[in-house]
Amino acid sequence: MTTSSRIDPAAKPLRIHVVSIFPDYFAVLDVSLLGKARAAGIVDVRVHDLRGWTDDVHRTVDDAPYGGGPGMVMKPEPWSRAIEAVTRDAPNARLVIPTPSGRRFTQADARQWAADRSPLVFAPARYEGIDARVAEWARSRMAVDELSIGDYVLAGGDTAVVVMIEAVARLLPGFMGNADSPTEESFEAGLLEAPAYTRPAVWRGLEVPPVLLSGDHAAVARWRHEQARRRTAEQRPDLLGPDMPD
Ligand code: JBK
Repeated sequence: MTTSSRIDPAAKPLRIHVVSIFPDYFAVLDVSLLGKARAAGIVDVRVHDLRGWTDDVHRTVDDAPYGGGPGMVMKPEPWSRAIEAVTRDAPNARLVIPTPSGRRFTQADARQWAADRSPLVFAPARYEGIDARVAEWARSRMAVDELSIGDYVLAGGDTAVVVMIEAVARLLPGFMGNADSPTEESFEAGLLEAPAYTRPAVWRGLEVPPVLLSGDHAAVARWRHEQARRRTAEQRPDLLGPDMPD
């Protein structure tokens, strides 16, 4: 075995389970680059219908909240059965529950999942979320991340799952032809990217910054870094901490 992270044709694909009441929603994962990554054996995504783990004729997954209030809460039993079933042969699985009440999902999470290569089990909820005991129960059995992709209200966690799967999949060796060096992009480098240009050099009277046409690679690198600093300060000052790269 090698410890290299270069493409290993014998490497097993990263196993990803998604348990949802809208399994059809995840057809988007078959499209485009992520679909190619699945076909190439880089990721192995298995989508399951939560209702397959219900035990009543109506295949009920939700119920009224204790304590009252609007909306419905997802019942714990189908979730625990589903999580047990998909992790039966995966003692090192990680459960990911998208929720606006979680800590923020970041590139660091995607990086860690891609490096760990532990099977990922995504549990997107609809309604007012999953009975809180499910995460508590699961935590005594496996790593559990309750994560939010941002401060806005979605109809459920399914879209957040697609976001997180795309973020982790593109870090895997072989994705989009990547080897073991993801390009230095926004967040990977701690700064936003410099603006990008292509031909023509003058378009509708607007010129490409001349340094980019100079052929002076060091000058281009300095210019891009300066632009990245400026953009980050203007658009995302929160990214500029005391330990920021300079
Ligand atoms: C949100 O991950 N999220 O950010 C999320 C998951 C489920 C519902 C939501 O409203 N924001």
